[in-house]
Amino acid sequence: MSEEFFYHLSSPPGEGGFAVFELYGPGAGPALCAGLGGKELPGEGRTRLGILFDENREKLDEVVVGRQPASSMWCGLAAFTLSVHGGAWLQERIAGLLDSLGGTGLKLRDVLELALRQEALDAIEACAFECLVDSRTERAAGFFSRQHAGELSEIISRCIELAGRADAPSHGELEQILRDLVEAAPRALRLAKPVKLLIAGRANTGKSTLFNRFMETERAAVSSQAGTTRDFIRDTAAVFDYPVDLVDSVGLRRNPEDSVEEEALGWLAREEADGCLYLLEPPWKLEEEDRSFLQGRPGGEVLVIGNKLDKAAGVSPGDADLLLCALQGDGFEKLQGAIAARWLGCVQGLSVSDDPCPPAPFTRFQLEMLQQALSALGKTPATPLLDEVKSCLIICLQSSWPQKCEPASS
Ligand SMILES: Nc1nc2c(ncn2[C@@H]2O[C@H](COP(=O)(O)OP(=O)(O)O)[C@@H](O)[C@H]2O)c(=O)[nH]1
Ligand SMILES: [Mg+2]
Repeated sequence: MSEEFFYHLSSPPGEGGFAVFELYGPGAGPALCAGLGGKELPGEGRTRLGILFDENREKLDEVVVGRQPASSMWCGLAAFTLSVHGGAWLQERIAGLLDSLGGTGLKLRDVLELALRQEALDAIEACAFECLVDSRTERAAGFFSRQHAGELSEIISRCIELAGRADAPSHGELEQILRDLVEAAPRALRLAKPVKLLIAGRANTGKSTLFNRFMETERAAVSSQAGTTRDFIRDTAAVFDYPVDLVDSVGLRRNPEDSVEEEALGWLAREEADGCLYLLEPPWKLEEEDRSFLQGRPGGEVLVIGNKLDKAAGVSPGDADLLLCALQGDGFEKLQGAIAARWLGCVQGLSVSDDPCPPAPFTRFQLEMLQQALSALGKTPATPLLDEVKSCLIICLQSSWPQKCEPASS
């Protein structure tokens, strides 16, 4: 019986005119050799042209075959690569051929799980790769590519080593490292799971104008006609290059025009979010309708924004936390600063734009494990407690993914 192998389409599926399959496992070489009509495979780090034959020994297409060492692969598994010049049809045909040669098709997460089982990646590195794929800003992509390459894992390995020593200076160093990691966690968590903010307010207050300013495009329709935005538009904006999920919503009004608007208003009142940007028009006073909406919402902090500053310069801010002209952008930087301070966990005094995003736990579970390690370390450093410190760190490194992982986006 032939040995097992796995394959994965690593290029985006579908319309692209080019595709790369990766083949892993001891059976990959022999199966590929058979598919290529017995042609010799390239040596490690090399590529060569070949012809792939289908199940009936008919020529399927010309392909480029590569052989990658584990160290140059994103998943840490040695692989053969099969590059083809073709779209959805050819990709399906090749997947079918690989199945008939005894291969098992794997999705991205399956490959990461395989890599974890084979210890080619640890749990933090595997989880970071999933987050990397979902990254919406350069900051997030930079952070997760460093974590995928082992930045946090190396620090935790060092911590495990320190926890294994019996001297006080080692424990002091360990405590400092753990404190720094825990302190930097809020921002790292926000890179993995963007904060979600609703933009709400009465009709015509400038919600869609503000949404468009965040998106830097004319994403949502803006008009002086109340009821232009009938339900919701969602997208991810970048605030100091942190991803922020924004929802532009229907305007509050007592007599919704139709059932779509009515449904949308009901949704808006219930939808869970981390917070709400609530817009007011001059003279920026919260009326009964505004207050009852804000009081009825489930949790989340509210930032009251006094919009249309250009129409009322010099007037007292009333109930607004800050003033803005969404149309021209005055006050927009201040608004971004307020979002960073309230929702992105930005440390006081540290300019968010220079924030280097130090290595830190980026899922709740990783953070819990490090907090538990720190609290066990804080008690009398007796041996059983050190065992607890060590076991928390080992769980964080080796088993904090995939079961314990929060989805990168909800
Ligand atoms: N003068 C002024 N007009 C604004 C400002 N922001 C929005 N508007 C105008 O207010 C109207 C309603 O804007 P829109 O974004 O559609 O409001 P929404 O109903 O809350 O989504 C449009 O005519 C916008 O051009 C602003 O800061 N200043
Ligand atoms: Mg609107």
